[in-house]
Amino acid sequence: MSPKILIIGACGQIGSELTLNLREKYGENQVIASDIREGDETLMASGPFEILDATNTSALEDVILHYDIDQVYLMAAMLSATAEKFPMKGWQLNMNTLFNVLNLAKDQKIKQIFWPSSIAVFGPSTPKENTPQQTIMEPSTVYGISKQTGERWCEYYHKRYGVDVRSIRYPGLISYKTQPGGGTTDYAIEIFHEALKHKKYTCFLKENTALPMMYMDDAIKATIQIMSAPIEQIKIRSSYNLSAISLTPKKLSEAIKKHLPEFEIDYKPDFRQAIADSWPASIDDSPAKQDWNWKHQFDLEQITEKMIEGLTPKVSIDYDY
Ligand code: AKB
Repeated sequence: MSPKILIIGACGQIGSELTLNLREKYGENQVIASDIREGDETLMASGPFEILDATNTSALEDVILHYDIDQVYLMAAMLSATAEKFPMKGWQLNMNTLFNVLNLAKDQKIKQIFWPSSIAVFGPSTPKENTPQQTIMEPSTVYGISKQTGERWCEYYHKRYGVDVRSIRYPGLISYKTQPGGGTTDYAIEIFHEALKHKKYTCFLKENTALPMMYMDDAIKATIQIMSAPIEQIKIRSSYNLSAISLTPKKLSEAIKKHLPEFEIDYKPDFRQAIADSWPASIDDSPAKQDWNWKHQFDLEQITEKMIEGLTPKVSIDYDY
């Protein structure tokens, strides 16, 4: 039988695409979308929706009991750049929501949790290239500290209380359907919007800043795949490394220029440069490959094509107003 699913943060960059994908897989009424605000028309028209602040323990429990939820995907978080501006708010949002769902699973009110971690768990002392699953982890951002701490708690709840929590360390995610908000890897999306609108982009990272990146379809595929995998295949209960491509602003701008030859880029690094400098350039995801057969599909050329194809109609609509 299909699980009854609650998505927290369903209107965000990952949440909105995940909701639509899970509704296609399991049926629209099996997937309850929730967020602190309403999402776009497509999301709102696609199935049941609840306004929900997941830091509110009793409001969250009410929704879970009301819909008889089996699985929670906790996609609400404050990302790296915003959390540097509001450290305590970022910490509280990222940790309190996680404790709320972990405790509901411990009390057997839900059966399974997906919780996203990030490459931000790594820090300046981590090996930069082909960063292994297990290595030195001294994150230097509030967001990274919250994700690293969250990983420890996920593993603890699994070992101590048998909670079936599964997690992925997402790289930067590139998508055109919903805008990202407050991340350091957001440049890789902004660049496409600006290239199509103004043929010019000023990047907030230096040209040779390499970061791990992935197309959203691959991230959604990985998320659904890890949640559907037989329980014995999930051997890591902190979070799995996940990798697709390693990208610099320069490489990305060159790929865009092949489609839009007039496109120009210049560089004005800001506070996000230090965040990017503290993260890996590329990731080794062999445990995810071995344990649950992970494999990415989209390379830089394919991502560039998809982004330009997907954003072109949106940009011309913007011009009509
Ligand atoms: C961010 O840039 O903060 C996120 C992430 C890498 O987790 N996209």
